[in-house]
Amino acid sequence: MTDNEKYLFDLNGYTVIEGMLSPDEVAAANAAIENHIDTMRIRPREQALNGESPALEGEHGRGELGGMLHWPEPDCLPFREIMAHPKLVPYLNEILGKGFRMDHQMFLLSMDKGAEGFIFHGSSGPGFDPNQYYIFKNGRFHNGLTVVGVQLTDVTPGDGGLIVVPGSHKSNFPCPPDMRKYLAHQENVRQIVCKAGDAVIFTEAVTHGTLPWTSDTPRRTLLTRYTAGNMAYTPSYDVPEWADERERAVMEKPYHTRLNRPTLDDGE
Ligand SMILES: O=C(O)CCC(=O)C(=O)O
Repeated sequence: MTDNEKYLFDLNGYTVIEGMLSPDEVAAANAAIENHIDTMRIRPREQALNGESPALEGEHGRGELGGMLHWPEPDCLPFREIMAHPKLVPYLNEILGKGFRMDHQMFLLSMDKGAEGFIFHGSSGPGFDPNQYYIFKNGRFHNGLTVVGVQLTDVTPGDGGLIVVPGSHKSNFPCPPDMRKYLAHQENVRQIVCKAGDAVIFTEAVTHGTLPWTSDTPRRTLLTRYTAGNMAYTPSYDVPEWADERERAVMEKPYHTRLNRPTLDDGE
């Protein structure tokens, strides 16, 4: 992670790794998704995410597709590579510390034109949330749950999709309710524009959410949430038999790095 990227992550609560995946890696992931597209779940109306905000309302729910890490070979392979991608590891080593782990299993967030948004959420005060926090101390980042969104399609200005309120991870006040609904102070809300293959990393402490999708090209984002090695937000899971050394390092149960926890080095 360069000094500029560290500055911007500290300033904004997120950073973008441009071109993390090559066009071939993007194509392989998209092709594998096509093979399993019939298992995609469209979020039903009773589980709407727009928080009753008319500005975030859609004609239908977002699509969610999970389980890709466990698909039969070769379809699982692009996703197992992404989980501990060599270009991602140095960022997570810096943001979460060595020994970081995958907390929530990877899933695909898919949005067709008209898909609803998600009310802005995240933890950034006034109280301390022991699962979702941002601290910078002694020259190091300390983050609770941290999200990596790998884009498998382009996101252009005005399309909708992921937004953050830059800097809100350091806020001492709760986000005003009408701002969380995208009904006020919209000039402080930043839509994250990306190319297919880019990865957005943001701390769950930054206020973030989703704008309804307006583009004819569907959105496809692979979402994975990581924590520091000693932490768990969701119940931990057993390391699957198929995991190689590299995969095992990010699927290990939560415990201290001092106890021979497998870790990944930058450039590994
Ligand atoms: O649209 C996004 O990328 C954000 C989604 C999100 O915050 C969530 O699913 O919890």
